[in-house]
Amino acid sequence: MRPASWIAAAAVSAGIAHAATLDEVCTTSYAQEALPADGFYQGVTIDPSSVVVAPVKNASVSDDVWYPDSVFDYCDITFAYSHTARNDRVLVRYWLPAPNKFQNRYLSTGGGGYAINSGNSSLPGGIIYGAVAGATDGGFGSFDTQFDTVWLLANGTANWESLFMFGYEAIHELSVLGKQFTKQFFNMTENDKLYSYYQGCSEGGREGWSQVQRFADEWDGAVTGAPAFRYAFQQIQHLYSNVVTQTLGYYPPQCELKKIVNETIAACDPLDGKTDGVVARSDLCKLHFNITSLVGKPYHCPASAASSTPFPTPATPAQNGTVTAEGVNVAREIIKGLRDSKGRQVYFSYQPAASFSDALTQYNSTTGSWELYVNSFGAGFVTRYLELVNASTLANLDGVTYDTLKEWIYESWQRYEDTLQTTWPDLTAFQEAGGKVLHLHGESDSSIPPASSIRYHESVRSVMYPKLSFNDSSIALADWYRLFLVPGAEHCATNSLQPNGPWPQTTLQTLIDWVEKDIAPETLNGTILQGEHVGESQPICAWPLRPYWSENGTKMECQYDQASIDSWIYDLDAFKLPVY
Ligand SMILES: *[C@@H]1O[C@H](CO)[C@@H](O)[C@H](O)[C@H]1NC(C)=O
Ligand SMILES: *[C@@H]1O[C@H](CO)[C@@H](O)[C@H](O)[C@H]1NC(C)=O
Ligand SMILES: *[C@@H]1O[C@H](CO)[C@@H](O)[C@H](O)[C@H]1NC(C)=O
Ligand SMILES: *[C@@H]1O[C@H](CO)[C@@H](O)[C@H](O)[C@H]1NC(C)=O
Ligand SMILES: *[C@@H]1O[C@H](CO)[C@@H](O)[C@H](O)[C@H]1NC(C)=O
Ligand SMILES: *[C@@H]1O[C@H](CO)[C@@H](O)[C@H](O)[C@H]1NC(C)=O
Ligand SMILES: *[C@@H]1O[C@H](CO)[C@@H](O)[C@H](O)[C@H]1NC(C)=O
Ligand SMILES: *[C@@H]1O[C@H](CO)[C@@H](O)[C@H](O)[C@H]1NC(C)=O
Ligand SMILES: *[C@@H]1O[C@H](CO)[C@@H](O)[C@H](O)[C@H]1NC(C)=O
Ligand SMILES: *[C@@H]1O[C@H](CO)[C@@H](O)[C@H](O)[C@H]1NC(C)=O
Ligand SMILES: *[C@@H]1O[C@H](CO)[C@@H](O)[C@H](O)[C@H]1NC(C)=O
Ligand SMILES: *[C@@H]1O[C@H](CO)[C@@H](O)[C@H](O)[C@H]1NC(C)=O
Ligand SMILES: [Ca+2]
Repeated sequence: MRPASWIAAAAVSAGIAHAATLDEVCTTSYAQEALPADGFYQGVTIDPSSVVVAPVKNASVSDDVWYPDSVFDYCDITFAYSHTARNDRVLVRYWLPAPNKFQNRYLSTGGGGYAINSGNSSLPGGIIYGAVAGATDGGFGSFDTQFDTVWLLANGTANWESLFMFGYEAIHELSVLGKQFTKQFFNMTENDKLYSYYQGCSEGGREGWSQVQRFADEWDGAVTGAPAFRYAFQQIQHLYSNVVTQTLGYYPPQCELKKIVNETIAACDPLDGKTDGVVARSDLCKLHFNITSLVGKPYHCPASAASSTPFPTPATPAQNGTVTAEGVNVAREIIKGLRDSKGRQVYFSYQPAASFSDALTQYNSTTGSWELYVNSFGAGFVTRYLELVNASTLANLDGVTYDTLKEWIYESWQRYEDTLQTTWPDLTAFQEAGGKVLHLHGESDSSIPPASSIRYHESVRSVMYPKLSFNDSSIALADWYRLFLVPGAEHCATNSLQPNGPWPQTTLQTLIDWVEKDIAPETLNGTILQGEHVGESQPICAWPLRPYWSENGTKMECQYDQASIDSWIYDLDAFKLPVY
């Protein structure tokens, strides 16, 4: 709750005292006055002449999954700082609400892929809750410049400073500078509490965890979505589907795997108690659905053009055929996850009902057959981050086996353990500082397996509460860290293949209520955001409870199901070290 002193002060400034307008304070000179003083952060020097300020009125945002539609005014402020003796320049951007809308809150935001920010798209998520919202360029050259383009100085020569900035340093500086700037901008006193938050997904989810694991006092709470952490495993895992097709010697037409996904959704949809096109229980699907039953199903897809986003995909011809035993084998192997040549589990994969995004093949019109198409997320990681050569993908996967993938994982795990791996499981300092985390992950994510989030949650649970039983430690952990799997949802997004699934659009509000009013969320506020049921409310269960629609699909419950829980947990026995 807000301190009473703040409420009194607000009443005064709104009434008797002069209430500043956005235009009065959204000026270069006012912003320069509010900059953190020299020496405030050791090793960082802000350049006051770099301050650029612009008031923006009636900005409107809509259709974003991280906040509701809204119209608002804000002050856009950017400035630059440098690190002593490093000869660099880091740009930060803060959006500040109008003084009468400011609610003593600050929000840091992150990026996706190799971007450390999300352009401006995450910033409204703070403004609409009365928070100053910040983003950084990481020192990479501009807000549009991604880390991977500055990481190599030459073949064989890495820019290690940029790695540490991307790994965790830049977001930390963004928060520390942003909080002080906010306090001074809004005339807050030492005694006024500034609530500090984070919201990000994918790489942004990893960035969130990078801070929670290291800087106990940085935020009061964080929303971390589908984090791209356990980085070595996560990036190499993008090549696993390709290596499955190569190893089995069968390159499925894209349409065949799409058909397998559609049929899996149809078959597993009712297992959650409600036939609504959503596989809310991919665990039951994994346990009970026999994918071999799909052999012989006819499929058809029209021709499609090549596309360049989010990464290059080749054009496809019209495809007619029937699901083959080979295609089903590819799908089954992918879902089982990577094992080495001795059969030991190296990593896990996507849930059944998720799209096979990593398994794209390409059509060769000369030979009339389907061929390997190398996944550039995985391959670009191998070239730039393992081989240290400036190439965005590998020409082929000749000689690459499951054991090669395991070796690549181990090598990148060691190399990036202290920067990108981001699975430090001891969060004692954060917990003791009173921090809260809401962690969410789409259950049909086709880019980062939701089992990855469960594994980290379980690592934190067992490291933090080694003497408690599963139930008791789960309850203890839920005092300050809760994980939610979003039924049917894709990677940081709703899923067009399961449109009736819910999405928690107001999670930051839920976090604010937990931090400021001590209202702990039993469920997340899920709402259907597309299709014929748009607007319907559907609560999202907290792990380890799982959703089930009882009373013939009319009543949603969060239930305890040991077999389902167990299906999410893997013994990664290919490694001697624990994999958090
Ligand atoms: C913002 O929108 C409101 C309502 O539509 C309008 O009255 C106001 O003039 C607009 N302000 C600016 C600066 O455009
Ligand atoms: C972000 O918003 C500011 C105004 O607030 C604008 O000047 C800038 O161009 C925007 N950046 C992008 C990438 O849209
Ligand atoms: C890497 O390759 C890109 C595209 O070919 C080029 O623009 C860039 O300058 C290269 N960077 C280095 C460090 O060689
Ligand atoms: C902060 O205080 C100064 C001096 O009283 C005043 O001019 C300014 O408008 C105040 N800022 C805000 C955001 O209220
Ligand atoms: C899969 O289902 C979607 C609708 O959910 C449809 O648009 C698509 O054509 C289907 N694909 C195949 C291969 O049947
Ligand atoms: C799976 O389905 C196939 C074909 O329908 C059948 O031959 C096989 O016995 C089934 N496997 C199991 C474990 O039920
Ligand atoms: C593929 O199947 C569809 C529908 O079954 C049919 O309309 C189309 O003519 C077929 N195309 C080819 C190339 O066989
Ligand atoms: C298609 O196959 C031919 C014959 O094997 C080969 O020479 C060519 O490189 C292939 N094209 C592509 C785009 O891979
Ligand atoms: C760096 O390595 C890439 C990939 O092997 C190669 O294409 C490129 O020519 C090399 N650049 C230089 C400057 O040697
Ligand atoms: C753990 O709690 C669940 C209810 O949430 C209960 O069904 C289950 O029996 C408990 N397990 C043990 C070992 O106590
Ligand atoms: C739940 O989310 C919906 C959709 O964003 C929103 O309209 C509603 O106000 C939220 N409810 C609560 C209690 O926050
Ligand atoms: C259960 O729901 C389905 C679909 O809504 C309906 O067709 C069926 O009659 C219901 N069964 C019972 C026993 O109510
Ligand atoms: Ca369902």
